[in-house]
Amino acid sequence: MDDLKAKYLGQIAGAGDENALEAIRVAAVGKKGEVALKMRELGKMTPEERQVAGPALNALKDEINSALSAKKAALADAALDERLRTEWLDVTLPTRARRQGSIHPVSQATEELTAIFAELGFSVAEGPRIETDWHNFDALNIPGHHPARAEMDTFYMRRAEGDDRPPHVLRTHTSPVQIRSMELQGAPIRVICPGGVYRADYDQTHTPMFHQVEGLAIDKDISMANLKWVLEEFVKAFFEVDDVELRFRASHFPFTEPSAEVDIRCSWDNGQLKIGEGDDWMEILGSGMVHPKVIAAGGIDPEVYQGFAFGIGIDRLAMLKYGIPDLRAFFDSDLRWLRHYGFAALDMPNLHGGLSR
Ligand code: 2U9
Repeated sequence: MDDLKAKYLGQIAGAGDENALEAIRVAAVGKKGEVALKMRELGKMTPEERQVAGPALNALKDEINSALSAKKAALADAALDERLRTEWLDVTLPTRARRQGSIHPVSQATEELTAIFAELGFSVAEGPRIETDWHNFDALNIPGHHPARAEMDTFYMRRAEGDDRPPHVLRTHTSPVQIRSMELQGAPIRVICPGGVYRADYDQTHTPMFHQVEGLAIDKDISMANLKWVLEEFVKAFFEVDDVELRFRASHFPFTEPSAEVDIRCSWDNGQLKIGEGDDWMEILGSGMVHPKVIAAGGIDPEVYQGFAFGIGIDRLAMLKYGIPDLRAFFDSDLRWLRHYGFAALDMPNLHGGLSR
């Protein structure tokens, strides 16, 4: 029995894998294994012999079984250690191969024009895209019956059943931000308000969401001359030309009086736009002296203060400056378009570095 024990414990200790271990188990303690064969011999023994050999055989069987389990667990541990050593994974790595994003042309244009107006003394104000109809319309001298309300193709928010207050609107321009700035800050004030605006309109040149930057300067001695100089400085810096000629055409907006639409001198030579030279004119913005009613709506005394305001479409500015042909592609989220027309991140525009390096 000692020989059997030494033989099988030795084999178990030397087993290299689970298959080898199973073969040892069958040979040692299986139904037809050596221990079972020995057990069969118990019947031929005298009762005295059996009393010694029986328990000894059982003990041997138990010992071999525990050695088998211990070795099985040790082999499983070793196998797991080996897998952990070879199949490791750095879970801090990104799940996809890293791909550089890009700055959208609208964001780039917004950064550029913000840098220019900052140099001219304008701070940036932002406001909610869901507006009260007072801030979006009434305060801007567009009362309920005004045809401009119908023309604006406004998106209205639904009020709760039984709530008769006027509905909120998706702002149709960023002008309500200037109203809010006047309410908060009072006069004097110089702000620009860039951001997304909404109108229910969709064709070649209109998308239901687009971007504007509006400017407002209010003080005690502001005139159209200041407006003209600011706009000239802006256009020169934005289009990176030494000289531009602006043409002010009389126009009408409810929130400015007098009002002017502004064109820049340009040329279109075989599809190539040149700003500042040539015999063509291109409209780029609207402007005027802020209507006294609008100044009063902002909580400022129109008898003491006056000022100018202007509004520019950022998307169109970006199309003109970067040579992008189709407005609708701006908001398609097409990765190929974004990679083609997008700008490098961290290349923040400023006037000292040159806007578009
Ligand atoms: C306040 C007072 C006056 C903002 C102005 C325009 C003229 C204008 C258009 C340009 C292209 C809109 O994006 S566009 O279609 N804007 O023509 N905007 S004056 O006047 C204001 C704004 C706020 C308190």
